[in-house]
Amino acid sequence: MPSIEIEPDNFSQTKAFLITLQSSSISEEIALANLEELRGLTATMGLSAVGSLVVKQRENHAKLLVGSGKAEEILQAADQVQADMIVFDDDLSPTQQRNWEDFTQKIVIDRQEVILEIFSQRALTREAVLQVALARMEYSLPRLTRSYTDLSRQRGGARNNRGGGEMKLELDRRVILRKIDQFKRELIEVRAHRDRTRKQRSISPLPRAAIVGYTNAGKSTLLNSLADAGVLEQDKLFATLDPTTRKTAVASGLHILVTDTVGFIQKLPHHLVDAFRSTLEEAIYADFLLHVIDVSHPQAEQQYELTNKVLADLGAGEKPQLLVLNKADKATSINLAAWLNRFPEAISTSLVHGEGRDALKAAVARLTLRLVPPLQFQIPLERGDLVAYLRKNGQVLSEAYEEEAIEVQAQVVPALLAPVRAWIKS
Ligand SMILES: Nc1nc2c(ncn2[C@@H]2O[C@H](COP(=O)(O)OP(=O)(O)OP(=O)(O)O)[C@@H](O)[C@H]2O)c(=O)[nH]1
Ligand SMILES: [Mg+2]
Repeated sequence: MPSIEIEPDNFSQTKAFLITLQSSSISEEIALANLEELRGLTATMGLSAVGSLVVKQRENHAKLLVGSGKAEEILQAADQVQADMIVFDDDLSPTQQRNWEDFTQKIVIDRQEVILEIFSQRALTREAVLQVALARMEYSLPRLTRSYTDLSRQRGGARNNRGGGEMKLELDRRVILRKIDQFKRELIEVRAHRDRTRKQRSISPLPRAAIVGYTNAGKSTLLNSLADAGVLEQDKLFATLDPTTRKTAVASGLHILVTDTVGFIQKLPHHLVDAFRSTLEEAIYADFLLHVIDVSHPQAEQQYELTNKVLADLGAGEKPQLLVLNKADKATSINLAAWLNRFPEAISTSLVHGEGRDALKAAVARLTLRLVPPLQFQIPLERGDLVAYLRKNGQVLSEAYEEEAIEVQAQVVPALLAPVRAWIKS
């Protein structure tokens, strides 16, 4: 990989200065929330933020994104706190990034690079590793020149050396392009394998739920609370990258598969959208969604809308959703009441404290049962054990002892139907 990669080991020593732009279309509240999110992202990446600035501006400038007066202001503020890196919440073009580095003599990165770095630190499965590596290479390709222009300049502009730098750049470019090709081919294989295992799993007739929501809303906490899954819960963005699926009983006899998925975030680097897409196929194939919202978050509404927009883009916009209003312990009661008023079927929870877990399970059970058609059974009078089986493993809707048989109407997930199948009334 090219030399512009930042060594992860250095991060904790790296003092970062954070910048977010406030254009006229953005309120101060949103600008501050963006800054807060960037702070969370840089902390997750491992940087230590030493200062920040909200820069108000009317229009974007080509050279440095901000005007020269503002740029001077940013540099001074960053120097004052001895920052060695400047992080922009807004996207910088490769040229703007290079201009900033020339101007400040500091490392200058944007939000995209932060997210790419977090993803590459966290990717675990081969598929995630490949996807993130691809996204990173595609992001760095147009930026390669920056290190080499600097290099040749540092060498005093001697023609031979500069030529050497350019040759090396060509070489690196070719190496990266070849790698991109190779990774893409490997991804196709890995995905084909995953499709096969998904098909096998879909043979298992258990209903499937996918947990979706903005990053840090409490999705992994929800899976752990439903299924004792032991999934890492962290006050970090993108704690989860790879989907985890667990089987769990939401009511007596009512088993479902629940999948925890990667969180959504605004302004996701477009190189990563593909990586997300394949991970989120779990959501597309689910029977219903558990949409977790952190109702204590000042941007909860925007996060809710963004999640729904991404779901619609994925083709999962029409799936039945159960809204989980999480972190109720931290939300104001007015706020919580407003959400409940708007979505009367939503469940409010404080999952980290185990609160609302039973109500949630009951709601999931109700939703699951909507997917299971009721069946009519005619059971011999002497087979009371089968009626007991139905009571234990399904939802009995009615039960009548007739002269010749016991008539039972019940909902049973197909996976548990075998022992009673012979007595289904045709
Ligand atoms: N106060 C409070 N904190 C919670 C609650 N539920 C979860 N958390 C905390 O919120 C943080 C994020 O929880 P996770 O379950 O990791 O969130 P996630 O949605 O899986 O996040 P990503 O995987 O990063 O997208 C953790 O520190 C949890 O302990 C809650 O009900 N109340
Ligand atoms: Mg998670």
